[in-house]
Amino acid sequence: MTNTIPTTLYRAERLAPLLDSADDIGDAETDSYRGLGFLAVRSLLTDSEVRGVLDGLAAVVRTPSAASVDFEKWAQPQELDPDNLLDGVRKLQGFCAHEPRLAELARHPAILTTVARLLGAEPVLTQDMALLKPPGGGREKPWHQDKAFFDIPLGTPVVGVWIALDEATIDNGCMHVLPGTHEEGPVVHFVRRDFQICDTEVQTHRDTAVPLPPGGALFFDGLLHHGTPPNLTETRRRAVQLHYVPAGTVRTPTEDRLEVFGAEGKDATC
Ligand SMILES: O=C(O)CCC(=O)C(=O)O
Repeated sequence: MTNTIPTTLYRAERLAPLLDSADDIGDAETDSYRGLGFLAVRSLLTDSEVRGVLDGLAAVVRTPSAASVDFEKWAQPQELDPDNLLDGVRKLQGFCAHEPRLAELARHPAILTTVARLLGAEPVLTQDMALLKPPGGGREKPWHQDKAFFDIPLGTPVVGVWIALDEATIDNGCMHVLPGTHEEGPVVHFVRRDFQICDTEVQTHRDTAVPLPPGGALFFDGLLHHGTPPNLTETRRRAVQLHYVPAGTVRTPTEDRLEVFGAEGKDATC
């Protein structure tokens, strides 16, 4: 495997169907989630809620002690416009505990109701992060399973909620998923461009792209294979991602995870 990105990795020959809102999620949609490993809604957050989340993320970047902040390799933070610092950021992590607007997002009623239904249990936030894919070089997040990053028992259900804060398109790096792969167990990951599934193992013929408008969301299972291509456009592709587990879930030793997902994942973060 090389560190260049094979162009065939994100085929996008199929698009995910979108429900209008979380209110449309009933028993049939929950069954569909169980079978496919994901469901997507066009409208989860209002425009003003999206603005509040972006303002919260911008505040976090100005006070980096309030979270972990990684800039893109090419970005020089001191040279960025202070009002647009997010345009150089690749990833922010661990902000909900420090920023009130982001804490409120993690408690959003439509998110908690939907996640409780999909988890089949009372949800507790286990991870919060934002991958921002700035224009003109926001990096790929290669194909992976999120459970490869979490020190929890393998059988514990995990629901991820990925929320578009700008229009997420096929060209600027929207989410791609392989439907049904959550039923096929854990896959060994390797550190290449990231901690990822080997490019040659990705079943690209199953690729389904999930373009979303701002405020739209993807709910997905912690074992679903998913990834996002680089942003090669001049438009922003900012998104926030929350992961929930059932209340009472205990942490397990990192060694247990590495045994299943591969020893190269020792210090990997989602
Ligand atoms: O926002 C992205 O580009 C991908 C996020 C993701 O899949 C992850 O961090 O697990």
